[in-house]
Amino acid sequence: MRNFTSVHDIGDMNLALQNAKFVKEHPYADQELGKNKTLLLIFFNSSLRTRLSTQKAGLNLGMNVIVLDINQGAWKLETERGVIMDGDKPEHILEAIPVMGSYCDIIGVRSFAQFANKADDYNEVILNQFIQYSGRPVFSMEAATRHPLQSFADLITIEEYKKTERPKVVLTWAPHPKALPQAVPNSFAEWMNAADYEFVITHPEGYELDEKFVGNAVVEYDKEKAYRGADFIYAKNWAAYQDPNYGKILSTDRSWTVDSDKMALTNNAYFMHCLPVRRNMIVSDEVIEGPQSIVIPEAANRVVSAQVILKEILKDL
Ligand code: AN0
Ligand code: CP
Repeated sequence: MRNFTSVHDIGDMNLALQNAKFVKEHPYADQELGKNKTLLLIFFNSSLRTRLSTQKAGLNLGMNVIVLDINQGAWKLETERGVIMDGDKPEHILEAIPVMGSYCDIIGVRSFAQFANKADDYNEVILNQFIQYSGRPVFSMEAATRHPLQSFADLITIEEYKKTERPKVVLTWAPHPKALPQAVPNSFAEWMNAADYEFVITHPEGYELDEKFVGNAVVEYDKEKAYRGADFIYAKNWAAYQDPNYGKILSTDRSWTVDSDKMALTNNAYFMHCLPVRRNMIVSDEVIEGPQSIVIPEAANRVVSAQVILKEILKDL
């Protein structure tokens, strides 16, 4: 594998899941693979899970790991080409990227959608610049439109907990006070479609995602109908995608909060969320603390997904 930015880079999904099983059972089997290889993790945005789990995955593979928070101690980066740099940004990303590439063998990048320009976000301008100018394999640690390490961990988790071959998985929008990107739901949808589960997306009107990611999913505006018979409820907030409301909050309706009443409509569904989660906005205390909540094993599987991907990239270095 050269770069990992979406489900399209994973190749055979069953093989990827087998690799995940192996990595989970034998986390230190490939300590030699990463010896004297340096993993550089670049964060333009905050992180707890991605930061820790990806470092852990690199360490399990014997790699050296360096983490840089661009906004804490590095120079502010100009990202537009052609601007006269007389403002507050002392360095251009077009120098910074190849310099960073010269200090490592593999680069992970976290760079969220900025909601300033939809085309820039959906063309993945920052991530693609890393791919183009770093000279190194690049993997996404959540870019503007996708969060593939999260979705792969979600898939691994569903495979571990599912009781039927083709479970009903429901992605539900839930309210949140701040505008959040569509990366997690886009990516989750893409992976669920590839896994060929019974997949339903439910959200208030106006929150329609890019149809490229929705794919074959059933979009059901009636949330009670969507919940009925679900085996997995996957909650996430996102801001509007469709024009002219791109990046805007259209609703904070707490009737969309995942609570025990709605969970009672399901087939005793498991509750999932990528975290961090705002309690009693996205999900009630009762549900997230309840026996069907699998948010902690889901987060733990982030080491597994990252390790599978790093292993595949290391093999092809
Ligand atoms: C981010 C998001 O919604 O994309 C990261 C989730 C993994 N969440 C927040 O910023 C709260
Ligand atoms: N789920 C996830 O990516 O969490 P962080 O933002 O804490 O890395």
